[in-house]
Amino acid sequence: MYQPKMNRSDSPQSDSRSVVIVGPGAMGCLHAGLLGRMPHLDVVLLDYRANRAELINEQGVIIEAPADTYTVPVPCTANAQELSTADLVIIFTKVYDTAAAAEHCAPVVGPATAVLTLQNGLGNYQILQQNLPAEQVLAGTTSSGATLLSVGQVRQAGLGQIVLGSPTGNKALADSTAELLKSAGLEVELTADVDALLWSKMLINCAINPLTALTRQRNGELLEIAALRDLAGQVAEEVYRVGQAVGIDWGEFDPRRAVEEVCRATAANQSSMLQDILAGRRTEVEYITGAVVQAAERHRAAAPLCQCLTALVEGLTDAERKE
Ligand code: KPL
Repeated sequence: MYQPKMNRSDSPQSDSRSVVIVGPGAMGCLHAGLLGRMPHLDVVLLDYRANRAELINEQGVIIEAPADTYTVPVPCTANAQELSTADLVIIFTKVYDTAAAAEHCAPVVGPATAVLTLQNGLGNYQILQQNLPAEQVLAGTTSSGATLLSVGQVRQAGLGQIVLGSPTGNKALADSTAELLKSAGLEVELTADVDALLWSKMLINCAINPLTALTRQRNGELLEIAALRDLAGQVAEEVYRVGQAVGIDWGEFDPRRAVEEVCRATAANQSSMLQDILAGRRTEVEYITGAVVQAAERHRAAAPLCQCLTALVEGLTDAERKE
């Protein structure tokens, strides 16, 4: 299925656009399927594991959507040298793999390529900027949810919105990237304040992910247990205060309400951290609550709840590994 150097956009007549998605996890596969269904988009998944890439290349990406299950024949490779320059690269690896992802995708990044991170955690766009042309790096969030069922196979939990922007003020690139994603039917908004956007997503991840991982509850169940709902709210307020110390402009953002809205919208989801724990994978806690603890230290603020949650999830991860 996979044809090296065969992106349709190589043809001068073609108005198709090429997208490389880095990381075949739950969100990478979901977006590869959503974008790969579109006839005007050439989508390739880039993995770092050759045997997994081969398997996805053979079987395609399988999406279990609420209405039906369908397969999208998305090419997948572990060798970016085989690919042509892309119009858009979307980074969906785990946050601790961002530097490796930047190096891995460098061969498909040309002078006009947008490189968009939609990962969880803080620090991703800065790492990409250190390794790739900084003005071509965009950052954003997605509120879609997905669960990885097996290699290349995901359950779509709900399609949300992508919000993105350019940390360097490259509005033209942010606009054209938003248009490309919208052309695939995705809901996309632009923001001028990428840091406020990433902190607001991180606040939600801080409040939901460790608590669901520790208690093994689904996102919606956090609201049903009064003590957990209150604790999630307290974590959200703590991250809000640390963000204020950092200089984040929260505008009208209401931390408790935002967390509760996401719990409701993704009620049936297992958070990505719970999925990691259940699969015995390393979690992103160090870059979620752990990043808040570090920011608090730098800005003389307090983050005892984030510190406690980070330690508990690290302990849990360690214990799971020994089992
Ligand atoms: O981003 C998420 C995650 O699980 O990492 C939330 C928003 C909590 C949805 O599950």
